[in-house]
This record gives sequence, structure tokens and C-alpha cells, in this order.
Amino acid sequence: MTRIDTIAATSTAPGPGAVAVLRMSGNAAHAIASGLIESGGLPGAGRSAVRWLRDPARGERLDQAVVTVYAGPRSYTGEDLVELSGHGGPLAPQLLLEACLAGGARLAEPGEFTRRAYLNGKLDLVQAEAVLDLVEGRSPALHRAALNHLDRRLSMRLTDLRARVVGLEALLVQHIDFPDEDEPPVPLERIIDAGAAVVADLEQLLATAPEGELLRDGAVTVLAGPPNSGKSTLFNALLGAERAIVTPVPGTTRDAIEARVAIGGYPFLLVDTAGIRSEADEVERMGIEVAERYLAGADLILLCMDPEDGVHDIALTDLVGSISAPVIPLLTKSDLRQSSGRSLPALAGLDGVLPPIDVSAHTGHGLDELVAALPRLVFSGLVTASADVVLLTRRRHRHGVNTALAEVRAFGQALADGVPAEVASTHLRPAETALEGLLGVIQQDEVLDAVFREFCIGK
Ligand SMILES: Nc1nc2c(ncn2[C@@H]2O[C@H](COP(=O)(O)OP(=O)(O)OP(=O)(O)O)[C@@H](O)[C@H]2O)c(=O)[nH]1
Ligand SMILES: [Mg+2]
Repeated sequence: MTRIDTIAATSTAPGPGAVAVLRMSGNAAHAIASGLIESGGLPGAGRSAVRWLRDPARGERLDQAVVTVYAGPRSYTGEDLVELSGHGGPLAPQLLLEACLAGGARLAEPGEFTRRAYLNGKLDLVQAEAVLDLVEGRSPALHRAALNHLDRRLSMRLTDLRARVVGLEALLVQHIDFPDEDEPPVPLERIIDAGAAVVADLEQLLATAPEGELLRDGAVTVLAGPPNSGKSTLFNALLGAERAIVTPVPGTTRDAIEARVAIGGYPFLLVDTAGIRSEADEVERMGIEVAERYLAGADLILLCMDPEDGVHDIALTDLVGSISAPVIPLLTKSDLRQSSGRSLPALAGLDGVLPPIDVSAHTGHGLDELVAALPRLVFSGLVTASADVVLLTRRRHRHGVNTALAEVRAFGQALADGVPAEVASTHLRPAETALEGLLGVIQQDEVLDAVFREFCIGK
């Protein structure tokens, strides 16, 4: 992959649509686009114009499009770039793309436009990741976090932290340079305090990682409980779609069904599972094993029980006792009973079991209460935080901040333990490197490949 060759791709999603945008970036982008224009010529840099485009070899018209011209470095990629906004649909964008390729462009790799933007210094690595989250994110909460990242708020925090680690190094040099004076210009305590402040900030940032990463993955929320308790009906009601089969026959659901859904603006991965009971045939037994695996990896469990149905199955209490995620007992089919079913002697007092909620998937009773409770349970830190809070949203972020934290912590500890300052200072360089790596200051091919691998073509 050389950076000067010219790449092209349709940047909008395939399929019917009023407009499709083809992007072309590289040294020959202007010339190739110019070769497709029937008359009127290429608009000037920073300008758009409507032009007829034709196949230069056969003279046949391809489309009428808005041609927008950017001259590097003032473009998304930092290179000369052209956008052809033509008609959408299955054919027109493909014809334009083929004409650009015939003119000498190469089909872009996934994420290559954004990768070039990064390599040309238009974006740092955190911002490039934010582009991906903006394109793929399904929940308003992730969207907000991605916009904050694109706006460099996380980048600025990381840059500031790095500068403060460099500052520690500078303080240490001053301290070392005057070893024999009674009152060195920089007393050791001052350096220890400055280190502790950096540690506190890194810790605060790191504390956002669990919820931040869930914003990308979705909180795994498993509907579990005895057969026929209404799990699949509730699953469908929460999705607003008939995804899972519902019948009055116990043992209907035999496999786990996953669906992504935003609830209260936060992303959830809802999982409907096979009803858990001891007397099950082989297929159902396998479904129950799958359910148990999901329960072990769940962020939250919705334990569905029909109180009319004698739910104090000992197997369920065992199950609840052996899982770590919080459990909301849902007393289903509330439309079938007069009084509230809110007492569950078998489950009361178990760790992680929250107060039960009466629900009816048929009438919608209790669903508002449930839907309001879900984000507060899994994303409590985010729900109460302000909209512009800076979050770590990827494992890569967590690892980098964690490494920096461990090093700065070890540095402070070493100074406090009386380790010679020169020796303690060896912890600071790795902390800086970890923070620089997050921003992509140092270009490492494996890191870049990992970041851009997730993109699709045209981004
Ligand atoms: N009246 C009433 N009936 C319900 C409600 N929810 C589910 N049912 C009925 O209960 C029966 C079982 O519902 P399902 O959703 O299939 O139950 P399930 O827990 O998924 O059952 P399995 O997949 O067999 O474990 C069906 O006949 C549903 O119509 C409800 O809120 N009110
Ligand atoms: Mg079911």
C-alpha cells in the first residue's frame, strides 16, 4: 500500500437510495474525475458543481452528479480528494466506481480513507476509532461518546496526562541536579504529590472503561426462568418485534436468540433462552446448557416467573446463587391475577437479587418500570454523568491507560520507598509511551491494522 496511489470506493451503503457518494483520494483523484466530466470541467478546490459524467472510453453517459473537489491537505484524507454524489441504487454507483478504476484508481481497502487521514495527521487514532463508532453505533449513548472522541476530548485528556508525566521527569531532573543542597529546589514530596495526582486522574479515566466498553458491545441481558413463564413473549415485547416463537407448550424455545436493542438510549444485547427445568428431553437439555452458559456471561439477568405457576423451583435458586450478574425477578402475566405477586420467599435475601417487578407482556403493565430500570442498573455511572463525560470505550484504551497507571504508581512507590530518583524515573518513559500509543503518536502497523480492520470499504 503506497500512500500516493489513488483509491476509490462508494462511501454510502449499497442498495436503493436517493444519493450515493463515491470518494476518490490520492494524487490522480482530480485528473481521473476530470476525465469523466462531459463538459464544464472540474470545479475549483473547495467547490461543488453539477456535471454530466461519461465513460471516457465509450463516450456513454454514466450519471449526473454533484462533483465536489478538495485539494490536499484541506480534505478528509489530507490528500487531493473528489466526491461524486450521484444517484443511488444498485447500478449507477457501480458504473461510476468502475469508471474511476478504469481511469487508474484502485479500490480502497476497508477503512483506508480514515487510515490515510490518520497517517496524514488529520485525525489521531482515538478520533479514527470514533469515526467507526459513529458509523456503526446503534445507541444514542455510544453516539454521544463517539462525538466527544471525534472532538478530541479524550485525546486532550491523554495529551494532558502525557505532558504531566513528562513534567514529572523534568521535576526529577531538577531534584537530581542539586543533590547536596540542604533545600533542593524541588523537594521529593512535591514530586510524589504530582505523581499521585496523575495516578488519581488515570484511575478516574480507567473507572469509565467497564461501562464505556459496554456501550460498544451492548449489555448482555438474559431472559431466563422456567418453561412457559413468558420469556419469549417479553423478549418480543421489549424488541417491538415478533422474533421468538411463542406457544402455550412448555419447552418451546430450544436455543438462545440474540437481538440488539437500544433501551432508554443505551445498548443491550437481549438473549431469550430455553426454559430451565429438570425433566427435559435431549434437545431441550442442550438448550438449557446454552442458557446456563449465557447466564454465566450475562451483565444482567431478567428472571421470568409466573407466580401462579409455583415458581419456587430449587434449581432456580441454585442457579441464581451461582451467577454474579444482578438479577431482576419479573413476575410475568400480571394480567392473569388480581393482586401483586411481589413476594418471593425462595429468592428473597439472595445476593444480587433486586426487588421483583410485576409485568404483563400482553397489556404492557410494568414494562415502563422495567425499561427505566435497565439502563440505571448496567450504566449507572453514565446515566448520572454529564453528557460530555470522557469515556474509555475500547479494550485498547483500557490497556494503554492501565499500563500508564501501573508505571506512574510504581514510580511514586519507588520514590516513597527511598529508591534513588534515577532508578525510579525509569518508570516514566513507559508511561509516556503507553499514552502516546493510544493517540497513535508512534505508528505501529499491528495497532493500525487492528484499529482499521473493523471498518468497511469506503470509510
Ligand atoms: N395472559 C398472559 N399470557 C402470557 C403473557 N406472556 C406470555 N403469555 C403466554 O404464556 C405462554 C408461554 O409464553 P412464552 O413466551 O412462549 O413462554 P417462554 O417462557 O418463552 O416458554 P419456553 O420457551 O417454553 O421456555 C404463551 O401461551 C403466551 O401467550 C402475559 O403477559 N399474559
Ligand atoms: Mg420461549
